[in-house]
Amino acid sequence: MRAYLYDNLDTDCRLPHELEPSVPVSAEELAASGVLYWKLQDENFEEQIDKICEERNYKNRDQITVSKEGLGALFDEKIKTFFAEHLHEDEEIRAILEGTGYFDIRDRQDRWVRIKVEAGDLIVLPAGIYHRFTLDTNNYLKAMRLFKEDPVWTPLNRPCDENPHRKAYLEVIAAN
Ligand code: KMT
Ligand code: NI
Repeated sequence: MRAYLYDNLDTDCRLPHELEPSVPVSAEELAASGVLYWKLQDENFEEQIDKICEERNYKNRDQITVSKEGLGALFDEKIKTFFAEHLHEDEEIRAILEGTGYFDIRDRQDRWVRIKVEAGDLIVLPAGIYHRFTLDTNNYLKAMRLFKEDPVWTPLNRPCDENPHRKAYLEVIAAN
């Protein structure tokens, strides 16, 4: 995982969009926005996932392959949906199994922070944070999705500032 401020240029979202010079964003700064991160080691990947699931009460899991092959006819539509700025009423938890991609989150000053993820990264986006996802130019990412209860992955596109989960999120990070 590596995070940095997004350059906001209107070019292909799959490009790095890193400022020159780069402005890195630390794991501590991400944590202040409620974003959690673990690096899982290859050797005991399953064990570590199981432990985090137990600690954080993630009961269900499935897998998604974000690629032309993996999503078939739905590819274009899904990619568009993922990159539209949105929030969820639940945490978005992803363990990256293969490939690479970018999660963009809005920081406390409403700036885009780009988080580059690769195999072994486990990332938790809190309920109520505005975010989006894109593949990079490798066009391939396989991830495990973890859920607390039954999967509800309804994206609520910005603006939805009156949403109670959005309001609760802002209250929590204001205290950080
Ligand atoms: C979402 O809701 O933003 C996603 O599920 C992103 C794609 S999963 C790697
Ligand atoms: Ni999302």
